[in-house]
Amino acid sequence: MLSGLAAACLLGCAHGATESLPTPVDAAPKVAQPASASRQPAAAERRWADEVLYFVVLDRFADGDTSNDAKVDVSAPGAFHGGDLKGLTARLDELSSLGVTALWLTPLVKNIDGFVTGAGFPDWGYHGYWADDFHQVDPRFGTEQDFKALVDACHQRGIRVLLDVVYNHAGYGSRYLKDHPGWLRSEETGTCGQDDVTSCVSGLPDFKTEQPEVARYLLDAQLDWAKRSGVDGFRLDTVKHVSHDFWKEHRRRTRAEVSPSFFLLGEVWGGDAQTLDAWFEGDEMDAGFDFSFQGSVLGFVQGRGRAIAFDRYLQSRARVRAGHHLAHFLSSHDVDGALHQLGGDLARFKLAVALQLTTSGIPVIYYGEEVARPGGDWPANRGDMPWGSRAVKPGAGLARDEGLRDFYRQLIAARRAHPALSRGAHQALSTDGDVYVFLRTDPETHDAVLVAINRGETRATVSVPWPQAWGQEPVEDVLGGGRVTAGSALELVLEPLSTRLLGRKR
Ligand SMILES: [Ca+2]
Ligand SMILES: [Ca+2]
Repeated sequence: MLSGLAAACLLGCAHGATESLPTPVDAAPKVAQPASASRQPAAAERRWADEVLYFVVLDRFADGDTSNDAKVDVSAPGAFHGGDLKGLTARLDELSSLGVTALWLTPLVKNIDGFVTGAGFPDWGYHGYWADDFHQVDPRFGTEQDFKALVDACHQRGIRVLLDVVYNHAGYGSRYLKDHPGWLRSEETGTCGQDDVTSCVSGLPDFKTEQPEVARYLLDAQLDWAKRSGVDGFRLDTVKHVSHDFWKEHRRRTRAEVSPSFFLLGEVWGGDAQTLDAWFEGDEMDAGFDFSFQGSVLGFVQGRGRAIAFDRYLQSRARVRAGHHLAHFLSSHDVDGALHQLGGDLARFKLAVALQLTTSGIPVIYYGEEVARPGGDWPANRGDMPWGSRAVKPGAGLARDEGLRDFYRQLIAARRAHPALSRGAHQALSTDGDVYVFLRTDPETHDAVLVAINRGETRATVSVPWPQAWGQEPVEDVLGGGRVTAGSALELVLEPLSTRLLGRKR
């Protein structure tokens, strides 16, 4: 059964020193520099485990062509707001300067022309999940040439692109109901089933993907977009509502016809390291979203539960099947934003951000949360990208927290410079009280980074053994600047609600 939250979502998304003397820590307050661009591997050499993904709801990001705006109303939460492919392409500096390495883009195919009112207000297909024609780019987003130009521009910047695709359903009242009535289960015809695969999610017409003709039509259409645009993979919508057989055929065809390395990131609603294995076991996709991260990390930073329990959760994430990945988010278009859930508490939000960017999995940053876009529950979680004083619609004039963005930029640079943070082994060093210290180590690159979090409101001191992986050389205070000299123990001083990262300079 769908929770109230899931139902609301689906309406809109369809869906150290010596042995005895601890080392004093030199915490000179200087700002660390981000890793130089020249040290960063090219996209083709990077592993997906090392990517930092940025998710954009295209209509809500940047309007680069007002001539394609149709019935745009930025004051209406369910209306199109004018964002498009040209706008995003013109604003790729926003992604590059943040340091993200991959873009996830909402679906581009033509959506239904009108709106629905089930949510209590006019709700349009601005999010792209209500398809009306799988063979056309929605003119409100631009043209196929604009799409190709975006992908090319991303690739020139070393940014990979994942296109969001929907196989499960068409939009409300879609032309497919008229043109191919035999292809769909629908409420209109009373043919919706009761199980995950045959039900009409949020009342949307459900494709009979078990019929070879229907599966072939949808696969041909989406694979064609992949071939023509050069995207690096798909984000798959509503995975649990389509059969495993379909996803196996989908995997076979994307590898055979697009690229053996074509990446598939699936949305299995409520998925986590354990439940996603049903799709990893048969290698139907490379990665899936870990829906448990948000709740776990927000609970931890708010002082709920012991650090050791949160550590056990993080350890469980590492048990994902070899060759597969979890993607973890703080906010998305389908859940209430993390900053909103924290009541706007920026200090605790920054702890959550630090944990997102120093633990295993593919971190997904939801557009604007890096500048403290307030978010909210649905549909406020799909607000406009804040552009501050820049004359960029739809979010011109919306406030940006550049200090928070700098914090993100520092952590992303650290993650990219330190493979241990993205793919290293995870070891807890201290889980006492409000201080949580863990070590990430990657034997392959001899990289080791210590992460220390103080979720308490008072300054804390903790002593942990000097990590063997560091040898006897000093290490850098990655976020705060300064160096720490080696010894048998490491004494860490942590300010209230703060994060420290220590590691060898790379
Ligand atoms: Ca536009
Ligand atoms: Ca279905």
